[in-house]
Amino acid sequence: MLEPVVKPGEFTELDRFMFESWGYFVIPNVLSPEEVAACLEASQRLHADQPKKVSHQVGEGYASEPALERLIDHPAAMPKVRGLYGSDNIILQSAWCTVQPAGGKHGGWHQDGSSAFDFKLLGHPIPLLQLRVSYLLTDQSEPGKGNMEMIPGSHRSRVPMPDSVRKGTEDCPLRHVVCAPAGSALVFHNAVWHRSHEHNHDYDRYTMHYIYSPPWLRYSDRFENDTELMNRTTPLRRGILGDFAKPDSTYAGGYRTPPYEE
Ligand SMILES: O=C(O)CCC(=O)C(=O)O
Repeated sequence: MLEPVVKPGEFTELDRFMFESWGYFVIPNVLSPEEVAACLEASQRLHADQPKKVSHQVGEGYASEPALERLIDHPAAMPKVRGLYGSDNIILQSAWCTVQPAGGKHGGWHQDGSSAFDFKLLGHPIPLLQLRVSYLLTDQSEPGKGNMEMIPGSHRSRVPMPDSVRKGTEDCPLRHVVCAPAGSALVFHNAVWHRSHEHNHDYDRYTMHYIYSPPWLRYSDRFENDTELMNRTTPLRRGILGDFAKPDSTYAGGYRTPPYEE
Protein backbone atom coordinates (compact mmCIF):
# COMPACT_ATOMS: atom_id res chain seq x y z
CA MET A 1 0.00 0.00 0.00
CA LEU A 2 1.11 3.55 -0.70
CA GLU A 3 2.19 5.46 2.41
CA PRO A 4 1.84 9.27 2.26
CA VAL A 5 5.23 9.94 3.82
CA VAL A 6 6.73 13.44 4.19
CA LYS A 7 9.97 14.79 5.65
CA PRO A 8 10.00 16.40 9.13
CA GLY A 9 10.14 20.18 9.57
CA GLU A 10 9.72 22.65 6.72
CA PHE A 11 6.25 22.64 5.14
CA THR A 12 6.61 22.14 1.38
CA GLU A 13 4.36 22.45 -1.67
CA LEU A 14 4.45 18.67 -1.96
CA ASP A 15 3.26 18.33 1.67
CA ARG A 16 0.38 20.67 0.81
CA PHE A 17 -0.53 18.71 -2.33
CA MET A 18 -0.49 15.38 -0.49
CA PHE A 19 -2.59 16.73 2.38
CA GLU A 20 -5.10 18.34 0.02
CA SER A 21 -5.35 15.06 -1.92
CA TRP A 22 -5.63 12.53 0.90
CA GLY A 23 -6.33 14.63 4.00
CA TYR A 24 -3.34 13.26 5.89
CA PHE A 25 0.35 12.42 5.82
CA VAL A 26 2.88 10.61 7.97
CA ILE A 27 6.21 11.91 9.29
CA PRO A 28 8.24 8.78 10.12
CA ASN A 29 10.58 8.48 13.13
CA VAL A 30 10.03 11.94 14.59
CA LEU A 31 10.79 10.81 18.16
CA SER A 32 14.00 9.06 19.21
CA PRO A 33 13.66 5.68 20.98
CA GLU A 34 14.43 7.48 24.28
CA GLU A 35 11.66 10.03 23.64
CA VAL A 36 9.22 7.25 22.73
CA ALA A 37 10.09 5.41 25.96
CA ALA A 38 9.61 8.58 28.06
CA CYS A 39 6.25 9.38 26.38
CA LEU A 40 5.09 5.78 26.73
CA GLU A 41 5.94 5.72 30.44
CA ALA A 42 4.14 9.06 30.87
CA SER A 43 1.09 7.66 29.05
CA GLN A 44 1.04 4.55 31.21
CA ARG A 45 1.13 6.77 34.32
CA LEU A 46 -1.79 8.82 33.00
CA HIS A 47 -3.82 5.66 32.48
CA ALA A 48 -2.75 3.93 35.72
CA ASP A 49 -6.14 4.50 37.40
CA GLN A 50 -8.22 4.04 34.24
CA PRO A 51 -10.10 0.94 33.01
CA LYS A 52 -7.87 -1.35 30.95
CA LYS A 53 -10.45 -3.43 29.15
CA VAL A 54 -11.73 -0.85 26.65
CA SER A 55 -10.19 1.85 24.49
CA HIS A 56 -9.94 4.98 26.56
CA GLN A 57 -8.55 8.50 26.42
CA VAL A 58 -7.15 10.90 29.02
CA GLY A 59 -6.85 14.63 28.29
CA GLU A 60 -4.35 17.35 29.27
CA GLY A 61 -1.50 14.92 30.02
CA TYR A 62 1.01 17.58 28.96
CA ALA A 63 0.18 19.55 32.15
CA SER A 64 1.65 16.89 34.44
CA GLU A 65 4.09 15.04 32.15
CA PRO A 66 7.13 16.97 30.83
CA ALA A 67 7.78 14.40 28.06
CA LEU A 68 4.29 15.10 26.69
CA GLU A 69 4.63 18.86 27.21
CA ARG A 70 7.65 18.81 24.86
CA LEU A 71 5.46 17.54 22.01
CA ILE A 72 3.19 20.63 22.09
CA ASP A 73 5.56 22.52 19.76
CA HIS A 74 7.59 19.69 18.24
CA PRO A 75 9.81 21.13 15.46
CA ALA A 76 9.05 18.21 13.10
CA ALA A 77 5.30 18.89 13.16
CA MET A 78 4.74 22.54 14.09
CA PRO A 79 5.82 23.92 10.66
CA LYS A 80 3.26 21.58 9.07
CA VAL A 81 0.51 22.85 11.39
CA ARG A 82 1.33 26.50 10.69
CA GLY A 83 1.66 25.82 6.96
CA LEU A 84 -1.58 23.88 6.65
CA TYR A 85 -3.52 26.61 8.46
CA GLY A 86 -1.67 29.39 6.64
CA SER A 87 -1.58 31.22 9.97
CA ASP A 88 0.53 31.40 13.11
CA ASN A 89 -2.48 32.10 15.31
CA ILE A 90 -3.19 28.56 16.40
CA ILE A 91 -3.97 27.02 19.77
CA LEU A 92 -3.69 23.54 21.18
CA GLN A 93 -7.44 22.97 21.51
CA SER A 94 -6.94 19.61 23.24
CA ALA A 95 -4.58 16.67 23.56
CA TRP A 96 -5.63 13.09 24.24
CA CYS A 97 -3.63 10.11 25.32
CA THR A 98 -5.43 7.05 23.98
CA VAL A 99 -4.93 3.44 24.95
CA GLN A 100 -6.22 0.47 23.01
CA PRO A 101 -6.00 -2.59 25.23
CA ALA A 102 -4.18 -5.76 24.22
CA GLY A 103 -6.34 -7.72 21.80
CA GLY A 104 -8.67 -4.70 21.29
CA LYS A 105 -11.23 -4.66 18.48
CA HIS A 106 -11.27 -1.90 15.87
CA GLY A 107 -13.02 1.39 16.73
CA GLY A 108 -16.04 2.92 14.98
CA TRP A 109 -15.70 4.98 11.80
CA HIS A 110 -16.08 8.72 12.43
CA GLN A 111 -15.02 12.22 11.48
CA ASP A 112 -13.69 14.49 14.21
CA GLY A 113 -15.63 17.52 15.36
CA SER A 114 -18.40 18.20 17.80
CA SER A 115 -21.63 16.30 18.32
CA ALA A 116 -22.95 19.55 19.83
CA PHE A 117 -22.70 21.20 16.38
CA ASP A 118 -21.57 18.99 13.54
CA PHE A 119 -18.78 20.62 11.52
CA LYS A 120 -20.53 19.57 8.30
CA LEU A 121 -23.29 22.12 9.07
CA LEU A 122 -20.65 24.78 8.36
CA GLY A 123 -20.50 23.96 4.65
CA HIS A 124 -18.64 21.90 2.09
CA PRO A 125 -15.83 21.06 2.05
CA ILE A 126 -15.82 20.74 5.83
CA PRO A 127 -13.29 23.32 7.02
CA LEU A 128 -10.06 22.52 8.79
CA LEU A 129 -10.81 23.25 12.47
CA GLN A 130 -9.10 20.45 14.33
CA LEU A 131 -5.78 19.49 12.79
CA ARG A 132 -4.53 16.41 14.57
CA VAL A 133 -0.92 15.35 15.08
CA SER A 134 -0.87 11.80 16.44
CA TYR A 135 2.40 10.44 17.83
CA LEU A 136 2.55 6.64 17.75
CA LEU A 137 4.07 5.40 21.00
CA THR A 138 4.01 1.69 20.15
CA ASP A 139 5.04 0.02 16.91
CA GLN A 140 2.44 0.16 14.13
CA SER A 141 4.69 -0.79 11.23
CA GLU A 142 2.33 -3.55 10.11
CA PRO A 143 -1.47 -4.00 10.27
CA GLY A 144 -3.08 -5.51 13.36
CA LYS A 145 -1.27 -3.22 15.82
CA GLY A 146 -4.03 -0.73 16.60
CA ASN A 147 -2.98 1.40 13.63
CA MET A 148 -5.10 4.30 12.47
CA GLU A 149 -7.29 3.36 9.54
CA MET A 150 -8.23 6.16 7.15
CA ILE A 151 -10.34 6.68 4.02
CA PRO A 152 -8.01 8.76 1.80
CA GLY A 153 -9.68 11.87 0.37
CA SER A 154 -12.88 11.37 2.38
CA HIS A 155 -12.59 14.86 3.89
CA ARG A 156 -13.85 16.09 0.49
CA SER A 157 -16.70 13.59 0.05
CA ARG A 158 -20.09 15.26 -0.41
CA VAL A 159 -21.88 12.14 0.76
CA PRO A 160 -21.70 10.46 4.17
CA MET A 161 -20.14 7.07 4.72
CA PRO A 162 -22.84 4.46 4.00
CA ASP A 163 -24.45 2.88 7.05
CA SER A 164 -23.44 -0.54 5.73
CA VAL A 165 -19.77 0.44 6.18
CA ARG A 166 -20.30 2.26 9.47
CA LYS A 167 -22.18 -0.71 10.90
CA GLY A 168 -19.66 -3.20 9.53
CA THR A 169 -21.92 -5.22 7.20
CA GLU A 170 -19.83 -4.08 4.24
CA ASP A 171 -16.14 -3.25 3.93
CA CYS A 172 -14.82 -0.12 2.18
CA PRO A 173 -12.08 -1.18 -0.28
CA LEU A 174 -10.57 2.30 0.05
CA ARG A 175 -9.66 1.85 3.71
CA HIS A 176 -5.99 2.42 4.36
CA VAL A 177 -4.27 0.97 7.43
CA VAL A 178 -1.51 3.47 8.21
CA CYS A 179 1.74 1.64 8.91
CA ALA A 180 4.63 3.39 10.66
CA PRO A 181 7.05 2.65 13.47
CA ALA A 182 6.77 3.98 17.03
CA GLY A 183 7.87 7.61 17.16
CA SER A 184 6.18 8.52 13.86
CA ALA A 185 3.57 11.28 13.60
CA LEU A 186 0.33 11.09 11.60
CA VAL A 187 -1.07 14.52 10.68
CA PHE A 188 -4.73 14.58 9.63
CA HIS A 189 -7.76 16.75 8.79
CA ASN A 190 -10.78 16.57 11.12
CA ALA A 191 -13.08 15.57 8.23
CA VAL A 192 -11.20 12.44 7.14
CA TRP A 193 -13.22 9.34 8.04
CA HIS A 194 -11.09 7.22 10.35
CA ARG A 195 -11.10 4.60 13.09
CA SER A 196 -8.60 2.58 15.08
CA HIS A 197 -7.70 -0.73 13.43
CA GLU A 198 -7.77 -3.98 15.40
CA HIS A 199 -4.93 -4.72 17.81
CA ASN A 200 -3.95 -8.39 17.84
CA HIS A 201 -1.06 -8.26 20.28
CA ASP A 202 -0.63 -8.92 24.00
CA TYR A 203 0.39 -5.39 25.04
CA ASP A 204 -1.59 -2.14 25.26
CA ARG A 205 -1.29 0.30 22.35
CA TYR A 206 -0.72 3.99 23.19
CA THR A 207 -1.02 7.04 20.92
CA MET A 208 -0.70 10.71 21.89
CA HIS A 209 -2.99 13.02 19.88
CA TYR A 210 -2.44 16.83 19.75
CA ILE A 211 -5.27 18.88 18.20
CA TYR A 212 -4.57 22.37 16.84
CA SER A 213 -7.32 24.88 16.07
CA PRO A 214 -8.03 28.54 15.44
CA PRO A 215 -7.86 30.45 18.76
CA TRP A 216 -11.61 30.93 19.04
CA LEU A 217 -12.42 27.23 19.23
CA ARG A 218 -13.21 26.25 22.81
CA TYR A 219 -10.81 23.91 24.63
CA SER A 220 -12.18 20.41 25.04
CA ASP A 221 -9.63 18.79 27.37
CA ARG A 222 -9.68 21.60 30.00
CA PHE A 223 -11.81 24.53 31.16
CA GLU A 224 -8.73 26.70 31.54
CA ASN A 225 -4.98 26.27 31.38
CA ASP A 226 -3.19 24.80 34.38
CA THR A 227 -1.59 27.70 36.29
CA GLU A 228 1.59 25.81 37.22
CA LEU A 229 2.12 24.73 33.63
CA MET A 230 1.61 28.27 32.33
CA ASN A 231 4.09 29.64 34.89
CA ARG A 232 6.83 27.13 34.14
CA THR A 233 6.52 26.45 30.40
CA THR A 234 8.22 28.29 27.53
CA PRO A 235 6.77 31.48 26.00
CA LEU A 236 6.08 29.59 22.76
CA ARG A 237 4.15 26.80 24.46
CA ARG A 238 2.30 29.36 26.58
CA GLY A 239 1.23 31.06 23.36
CA ILE A 240 0.14 27.79 21.73
CA LEU A 241 -1.84 26.86 24.84
CA GLY A 242 -3.77 30.12 24.40
CA ASP A 243 -2.20 32.86 26.49
CA PHE A 244 -4.99 35.34 25.92
CA ALA A 245 -4.03 38.90 26.78
CA LYS A 246 -7.72 39.61 27.27
CA PRO A 247 -9.42 36.27 27.98
CA ASP A 248 -12.84 37.76 27.28
CA SER A 249 -11.75 38.95 23.84
CA THR A 250 -10.72 35.80 22.00
CA TYR A 251 -12.17 36.94 18.69
CA ALA A 252 -10.41 40.29 18.47
CA GLY A 253 -7.23 41.59 20.07
CA GLY A 254 -7.24 39.13 22.97
CA TYR A 255 -4.86 36.63 21.42
CA ARG A 256 -1.13 37.17 20.91
CA THR A 257 0.65 35.34 18.09
CA PRO A 258 2.95 32.74 19.72
CA PRO A 259 6.63 33.81 19.55
CA TYR A 260 7.76 31.11 17.06
CA GLU A 261 11.02 32.77 16.06
CA GLU A 262 12.45 33.61 19.50
O1 LIG B 1 -6.11 6.50 19.13
C1 LIG B 1 -7.19 5.99 18.84
O2 LIG B 1 -7.53 4.91 19.30
C2 LIG B 1 -8.13 6.66 17.88
C3 LIG B 1 -8.60 7.97 18.37
C4 LIG B 1 -9.58 8.62 17.45
O3 LIG B 1 -9.91 8.16 16.38
C5 LIG B 1 -10.16 9.88 17.86
O4 LIG B 1 -9.93 10.30 19.01
O5 LIG B 1 -10.88 10.51 17.05
